[in-house]
Amino acid sequence: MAEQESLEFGKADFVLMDTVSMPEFMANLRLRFEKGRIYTFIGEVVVSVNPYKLLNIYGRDTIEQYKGRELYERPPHLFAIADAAYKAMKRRSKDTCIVISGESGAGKTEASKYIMQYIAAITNPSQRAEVERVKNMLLKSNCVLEAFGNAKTNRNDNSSRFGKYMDINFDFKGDPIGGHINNYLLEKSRVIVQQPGERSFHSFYQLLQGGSEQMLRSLHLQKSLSSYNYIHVGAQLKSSINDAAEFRVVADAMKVIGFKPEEIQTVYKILAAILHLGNLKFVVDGDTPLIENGKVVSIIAELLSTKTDMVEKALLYRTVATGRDIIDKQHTEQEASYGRDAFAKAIYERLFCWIVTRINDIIEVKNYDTTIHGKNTVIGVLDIYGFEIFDNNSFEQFCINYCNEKLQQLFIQLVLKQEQEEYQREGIPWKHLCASDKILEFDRDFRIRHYAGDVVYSVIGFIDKNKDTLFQDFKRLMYNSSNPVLKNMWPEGKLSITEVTKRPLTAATLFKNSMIALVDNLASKEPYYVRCIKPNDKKSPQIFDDERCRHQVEYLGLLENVRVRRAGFAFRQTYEKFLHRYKMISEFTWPNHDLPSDKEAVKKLIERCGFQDDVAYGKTKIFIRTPRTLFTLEELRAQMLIRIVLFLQKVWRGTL
Ligand code: AD9
Ligand code: MG
Repeated sequence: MAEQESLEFGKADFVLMDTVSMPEFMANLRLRFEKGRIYTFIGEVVVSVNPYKLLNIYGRDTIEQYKGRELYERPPHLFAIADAAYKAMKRRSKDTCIVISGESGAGKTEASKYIMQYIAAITNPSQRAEVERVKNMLLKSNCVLEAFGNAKTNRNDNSSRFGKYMDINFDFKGDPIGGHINNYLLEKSRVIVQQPGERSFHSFYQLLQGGSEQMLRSLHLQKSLSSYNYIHVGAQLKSSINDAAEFRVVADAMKVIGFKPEEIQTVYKILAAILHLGNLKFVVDGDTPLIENGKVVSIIAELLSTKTDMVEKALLYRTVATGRDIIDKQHTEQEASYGRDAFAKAIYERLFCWIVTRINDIIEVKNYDTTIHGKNTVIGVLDIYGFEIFDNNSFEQFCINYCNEKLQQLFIQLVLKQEQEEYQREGIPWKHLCASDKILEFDRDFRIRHYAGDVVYSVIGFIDKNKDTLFQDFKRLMYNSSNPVLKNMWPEGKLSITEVTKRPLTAATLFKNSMIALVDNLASKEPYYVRCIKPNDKKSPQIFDDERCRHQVEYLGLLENVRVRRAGFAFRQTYEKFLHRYKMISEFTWPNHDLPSDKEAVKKLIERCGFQDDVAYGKTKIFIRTPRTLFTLEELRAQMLIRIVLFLQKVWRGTL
């Protein structure tokens, strides 16, 4: 059966390739994509190719087929990985994580959602109300985060412009009892400017298209997208997202998650304030910049629950301490524009982080007593921006690619480390493989040779973005808002000018620290990998662009991954479990064996089937080199089960 399936749909596991070569890898990947088989294993790693069309492979019936099964028993699927991570967590009390990687548009976010849906579907069989509530919150939080953190780009209509790591906590029964989200580096520069063909974050369009007339009037907004400087670039773009409908879905999700009405109102007020900020113009009178459209300032002040003259002052002056004196220094026109944009970016970023914090407040595990309930275990799901090479690469790409370097390093380390440790534990010799080094080069701009390719970074704007200066005056302005929700977002605004002495950490340092913490966290868990591939740049379900795919296969290190698996043994199982599953295959082990140990019994069974050259015997586990052996064992088992059932039926009917 496996052989026939393999002829028609290609090899379900790349480990089964006749030779480990790029042409054979690509031919198999293409064949499977064309046949609608978008998932393929490399041992326990799932390679996924974005189908760019809806496939009927995520429904309840498919979920049932994967529930509780061993990884190799069913065709490759995200559900197989999700189930493996879940089983490791439930049966062995292991904290696990699923790392989803791939470039922009490769399907990471969709994969993470299917994984979450799977976990939600297979847990809480007793329908405990509290667990159902938690599951609902975890699922609903997605659409809120996407509304505020995703945007249409040239590569993906729903591109995540932030990194997301979500922990799901489980109780001793294996049911979700809460979660926690970490967000990484929101691409806030998008709030003020977008590339041609791209849009700002969905939230702005959703509000303008979906908000009622009355709501828009109260926010002093009009429906027309092109009226607002910050979003007019993408105003005419057709989006596959229905902004108006999505507005209601997100508003409903915020309500269900537990956002209070005044909090939701504040969210809309902040979005509106940003749109109005973008329309502020400065004119120069002599050396003095003035605000051209004063009415807009009063609207912003109203939306942010502060005073018009205070907003105007924060936009035109900054307070500086010189020795003992505190003076108001007037901005140049350029500084005023810079300050306005920095303010708009900062309030959006604060809003986003606040949304994540509010979701965390609500979903975080509360009152879990480990002495009563046992260990609380975790599955983490990482969906983070993929490697990016644009025509013009700036600070954001530098950080994003740094993150991908760290994750790739971790992948190499963990895949090899796991193998090595397992071999050492089981007393099987291990052959060391070397990972290649990366080279760093500099010229006027600078170039880094990443594992995924060379990237030239433009230094223009780099230092500004890294310093990420926001004049203190804006922080104080927000802290003094009479809207408590807003005020809470800006606690450091409490400090007076003389108290602010420390220079804040740069954006790159903050990001680097968060990446180190992330990698440490992932390294402490048992990892499962989904490697996503984008088949073409046209978002087409028909095109498999060989060149583009080969490049991704190369930099994701998939061929090396296959080599590591083949150099080692693909599957391993304890003797006891192995016998439990396959003992009916041999007369020496069925129904029970009289050999001195399970290990001896397994040896006898394997020799009986003629697989002795494809296995190694560890202290507690059998190691099988190729999945083909396993598939054959599965087939033999299935045949025997039929014969046993027929035999029992005959006994039952008395016809034997
Ligand atoms: V980015 O780094 O956030 O820009 P992702 O997250 O890798 O990117 P995403 O999951 O958003 O990509 O997928 C892009 C689009 O591909 C989706 O909006 C879907 O239209 C399409 N897609 C991805 N995966 C699937 C799938 N399993 N089935 C059908 C899919 N369509
Ligand atoms: Mg995404």
